[in-house]
Amino acid sequence: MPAVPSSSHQSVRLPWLPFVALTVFSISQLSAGLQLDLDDAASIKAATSQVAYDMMKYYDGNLTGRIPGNLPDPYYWWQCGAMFGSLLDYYFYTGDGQYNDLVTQGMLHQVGPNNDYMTPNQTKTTGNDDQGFWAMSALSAAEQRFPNPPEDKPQWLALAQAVFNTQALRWDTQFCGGGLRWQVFTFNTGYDYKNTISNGVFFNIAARLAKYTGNQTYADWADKVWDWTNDVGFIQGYHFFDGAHTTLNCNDTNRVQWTYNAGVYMLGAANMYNFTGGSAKWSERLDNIFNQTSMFYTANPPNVMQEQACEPYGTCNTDNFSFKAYLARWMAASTKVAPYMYDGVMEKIRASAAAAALQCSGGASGTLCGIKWSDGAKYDGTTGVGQQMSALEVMQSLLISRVAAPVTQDTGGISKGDPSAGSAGTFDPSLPQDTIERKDRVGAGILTTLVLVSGIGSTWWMIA
Ligand SMILES: *[C@@H]1O[C@H](CO)[C@@H](O)[C@H](O)[C@H]1NC(C)=O
Ligand SMILES: *[C@@H]1O[C@H](CO)[C@@H](O)[C@H](O)[C@H]1NC(C)=O
Ligand SMILES: *[C@@H]1O[C@H](CO)[C@@H](O)[C@H](O)[C@H]1NC(C)=O
Ligand SMILES: *[C@@H]1O[C@H](CO)[C@@H](O)[C@H](O)[C@H]1NC(C)=O
Ligand SMILES: *[C@@H]1O[C@H](CO)[C@@H](O)[C@H](O)[C@H]1NC(C)=O
Ligand SMILES: *[C@@H]1O[C@H](CO)[C@@H](O)[C@H](O)[C@H]1NC(C)=O
Ligand SMILES: CC(=O)N[C@H]1CO[C@H](CO)[C@@H](O)[C@@H]1O
Repeated sequence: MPAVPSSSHQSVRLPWLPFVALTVFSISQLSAGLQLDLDDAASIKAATSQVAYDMMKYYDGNLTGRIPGNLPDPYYWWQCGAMFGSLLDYYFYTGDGQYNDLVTQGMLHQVGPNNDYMTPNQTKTTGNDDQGFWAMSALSAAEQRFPNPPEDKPQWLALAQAVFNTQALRWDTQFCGGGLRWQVFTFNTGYDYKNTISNGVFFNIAARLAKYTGNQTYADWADKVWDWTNDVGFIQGYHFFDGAHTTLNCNDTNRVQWTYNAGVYMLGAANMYNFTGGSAKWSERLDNIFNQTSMFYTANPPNVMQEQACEPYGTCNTDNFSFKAYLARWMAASTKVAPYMYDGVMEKIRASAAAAALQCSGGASGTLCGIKWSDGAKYDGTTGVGQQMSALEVMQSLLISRVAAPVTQDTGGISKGDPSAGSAGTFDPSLPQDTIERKDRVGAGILTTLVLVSGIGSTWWMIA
């Protein structure tokens, strides 16, 4: 994610006017929404096919002159990697492979010169979390036996290992007793922030690599990341807070809670539970994480997923709109490695999927989804990749019991790994790995200005 100091709090209203202004508003409509029978695979496939189609109308990376693996403004680079993750799930759950070539093309185009998702074009917006979202998608491809890239290209498992290796090198014990910083490079705002999502993504990748490869080193890292996140106070009572600053030795924890932080740790914990043969230590953590996610569901109507920090106030930004997609994705995936969670998870998924489908009635097509699923058939008037992705993931998760468990190296895996993949040796965070093109600098400058202006706006709102 870009360098936006995460100073938000749920009581701040409308601090992101520039982002909000970029959202296409249309007159809210009342109509039936998408037809969705929760127990009928054909119905689920038809509905998700429409949602995926509407999501992909935003993607222009396959058009002449455009860059594969990029979404147009205002979407940041990471969200395209995350979107490919939802398309991988889409193929895995529904068998509809119409986007597969485009996914492979985009995911391979963005690997960067060292095949580790550090791409020079994105230096200005590369946080550990951003890089990690691409790695999690590559890992899903390996777990789901998604068709392998051509032999002369980097392979899914090796890409995830490469990202793991670059991030393990960045583990920083100088401040806050450990942890990954948010931003990778010193010159980006947010380099002085250690955030939960960056560490959670690293944890998630480590736990899944342990499960996939059986290599204990990854499990040791997963343990270490969990322990640090807990000790530093980002996890308190199984609530996952946003992060804190290195300059204050991480004693200024920002307590805003996002769905995806709980979700990213949930799937990591589920994989550790499985890797440890069903240990009490990890089942207890898993149960507690899941229980505390109850804060992300409305009471009335019951069990409808809600991004409680911004959705009720209409203040979600472009990034925030997509977070529910990941909680849904990771909850569903958790039931494959911790099957005992199935009933509890599906109660939430079913209610949320039904509610999401009901309000997908926006735009000229009458099929676009908003983010607010708890208002019955009322479409909230917002539109975007994040809204489509969230509806897609929650709806396609209904098919989770109909697909196989993720494979591992010993149980049918076909992706070739490389434990030493990625940029070798030490890493200098003050230097981008390559020169940034002038054009991209200018683009990033405009973005930074926008973000600064919006930051000032937010301060003004707080004072006013
Ligand atoms: C790009 O992908 C979209 C979505 O799948 C598709 O509709 C479109 O035809 C593709 N365009 C090209 C030039 O391949
Ligand atoms: C980087 O930017 C250049 C110039 O716009 C483009 O040709 C290239 O495809 C981009 N590469 C990546 C990985 O985005
Ligand atoms: C946080 O750390 C800073 C710098 O170490 C220190 O000045 C400040 O008093 C600390 N605040 C709290 C609440 O502990
Ligand atoms: C989670 O919630 C359920 C239902 O409220 C409760 O029975 C269970 O003990 C809780 N688990 C933990 C670990 O707190
Ligand atoms: C671990 O995951 C496999 C599927 O990959 C599942 O069959 C097995 O039951 C899980 N183990 C435990 C302890 O739940
Ligand atoms: C296990 O993973 C570590 C960390 O990447 C690596 O150094 C080691 O070579 C791996 N071991 C095997 C047997 O692959
Ligand atoms: C991670 C992230 O991008 N969170 C953003 C969600 O929206 C708030 C504003 O409501 C921003 O401050 C956060 O940075």
